[in-house]
Amino acid sequence: MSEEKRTDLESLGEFGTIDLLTKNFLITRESTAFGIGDDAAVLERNEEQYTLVSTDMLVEGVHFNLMYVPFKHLGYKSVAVNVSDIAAMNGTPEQITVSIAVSNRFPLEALEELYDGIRLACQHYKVDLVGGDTTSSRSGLVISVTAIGVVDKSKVVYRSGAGTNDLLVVSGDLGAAYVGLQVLEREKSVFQANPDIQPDLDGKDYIIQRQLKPEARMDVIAYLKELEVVPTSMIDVSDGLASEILHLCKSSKKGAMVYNAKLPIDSLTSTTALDFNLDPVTCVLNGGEDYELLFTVSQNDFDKIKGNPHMTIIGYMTDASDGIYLVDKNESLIPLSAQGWDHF
Ligand code: TPS
Repeated sequence: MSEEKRTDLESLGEFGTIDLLTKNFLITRESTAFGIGDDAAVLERNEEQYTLVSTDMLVEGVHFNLMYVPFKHLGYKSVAVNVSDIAAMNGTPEQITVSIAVSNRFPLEALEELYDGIRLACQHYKVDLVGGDTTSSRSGLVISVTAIGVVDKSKVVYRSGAGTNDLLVVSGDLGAAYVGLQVLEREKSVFQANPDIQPDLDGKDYIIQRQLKPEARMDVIAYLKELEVVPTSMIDVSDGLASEILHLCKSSKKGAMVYNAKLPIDSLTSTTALDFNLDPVTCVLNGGEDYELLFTVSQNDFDKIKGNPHMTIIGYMTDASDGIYLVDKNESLIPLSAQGWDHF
């Protein structure tokens, strides 16, 4: 690949590249209700329901380092990140297909562990494995999962539905997976030197788990259902909060005001980030792999959401012309830019 091409990919970034590659594809079938550009494709199923389809790939060296990622966790994570995309449409996952490209340097036991993790996730999320492909790889391990789900037509949530003054809400806490990755990276040399020595991960279990074994927030989808709240827009947080806020704003043609002081950050995430000389807020905005849900709800739902232990109101939507801002602890407005995870 020439130097020139690499620069092009770099300057376009992941999302510019997707736009460029797919711009000449037209939607030709009535059964395609929504194509590329949300967390999952939305397809006609019957009078009341849509089918959802989403694909996510995990690539060795990019998404995981086998030095410190157990195969079982890898299998679980490859399913969870796909289920998360179905959750982000307010849907329920039903089936997955799993394709792997694998080098024969791996013993069969390793692949069995991978599929143990996949099976655990299938049980946890109540999905069936219904197909896939297995090929050889001359370089790294690649795992590609496609998740298929279902959603009531009246309940489907896109990135594009946020209204001005809607509340911006995020589930759980953020930044932990990124800080967990820093711990694992730091201890890598220990694993490398002697795989039998247990590295110093003491007390860091929560953030390491968030990196190694993330969960799709199907529970949050259930809580919202119980509260009888249907978000006006939704996305999952895979590339970092900043990037996902920008996606919601762009798709909904809105601006946003986000309060740094409101961002939910677990205390272990904060203290460990500071140990690494990292600003916890930067880890939240740009770290990624949280797989929490970011969504907007109407102001009328304020009382239902406020004080809920599983979700936090972090700001509100504005008109597009008002811009997208963070409010820092000195009440200064900082324009929000995505420096989060970008594959190129
Ligand atoms: C070895 N990382 C990988 S992909 C991604 C992030 C934050 C964003 C989501 O990806 N290097 C190693 N392991 C990691 N976990 C990372 C980097 C971090 P996608 O957009 O493909 O869903």
